[in-house]
Amino acid sequence: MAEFPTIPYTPLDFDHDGVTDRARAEFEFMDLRRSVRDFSSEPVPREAIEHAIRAASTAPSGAHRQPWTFVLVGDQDIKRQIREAAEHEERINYEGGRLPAHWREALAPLGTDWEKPFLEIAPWLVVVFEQRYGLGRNGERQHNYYVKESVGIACGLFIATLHRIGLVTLTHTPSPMAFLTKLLGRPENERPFILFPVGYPAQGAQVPDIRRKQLDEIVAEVNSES
Ligand code: IYR
Repeated sequence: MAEFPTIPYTPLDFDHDGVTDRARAEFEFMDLRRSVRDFSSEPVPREAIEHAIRAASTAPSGAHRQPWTFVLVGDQDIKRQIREAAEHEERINYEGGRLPAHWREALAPLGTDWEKPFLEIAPWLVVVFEQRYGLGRNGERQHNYYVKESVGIACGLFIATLHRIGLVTLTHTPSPMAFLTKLLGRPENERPFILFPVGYPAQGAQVPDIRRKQLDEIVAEVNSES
């Protein structure tokens, strides 16, 4: 038996003739998004980040379990502790030989290294945790479904929302990132997923001159006649 009664879906009032123009405009807008590593320390109101998190949490999720926790860090001392722990791990990756050669070679053109000053400079760090399983009222385990897909989609919406409101971010995945569970006091059912520094770009911020794959490189179509 369905637990939720149904209600009418409220469609958005868009004219159908304009769908292609809207799609093109949306692509052109999204194409301006870049992962930025040079942040300004200019403050961003907490409420703006909270609304962006609410937008992210509109993501679809397996069995509507919404298996995500967004941990907001604006405290300078905790940001510093996160930076120190992340740099400790990344130094072992980059300089201690923990990254396999093929991985180091793949990253070399992007110019990333073990130093992560953005973790202290960006006004906010948003650390997204996946809930591997849920905890019921009496602490009993509840199965979650498609956790990586669900949290991945929520992160995608978060990134798109930040772009839309004029903020920048970076999908930072310090590896291994178990230190975040401890440092941020998260329960045992949660695992760190992605760490997003969020803020305005620094004046003169630079980004790698990369190109995106063209449509014919990413689309395949199957027709019954072919
Ligand atoms: N986590 C490391 C390494 C890294 C990995 C990938 I894949 C990137 O696209 C960029 C960096 C770091 O954050 O430096």
